[in-house]
Amino acid sequence: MESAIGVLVSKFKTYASSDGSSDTLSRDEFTRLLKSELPNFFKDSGEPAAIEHLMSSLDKNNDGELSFLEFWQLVGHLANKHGGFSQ
Ligand SMILES: [Ca+2]
Ligand SMILES: [Ca+2]
Repeated sequence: MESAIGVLVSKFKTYASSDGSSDTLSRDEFTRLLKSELPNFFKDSGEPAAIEHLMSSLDKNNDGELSFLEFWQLVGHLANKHGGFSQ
């Protein structure tokens, strides 16, 4: 489990650091991450409106960027669904 967390953090940093704000994901960075890393878990990554909706639901402080903790909600949600757990 510790290694899985390490992978998530390092992947997040890889995508988040492609612009000046290396601690947060912009919409473009988030889109690239979804397409490359979660193609099966999030199949609507070719739909800008779906990404926009997902991003705004995760962006709790409405600054147009996803912090790691904001992004982490998606990981939890996808993992919950993947595991077949109830909501
Ligand atoms: Ca960034
Ligand atoms: Ca935010």
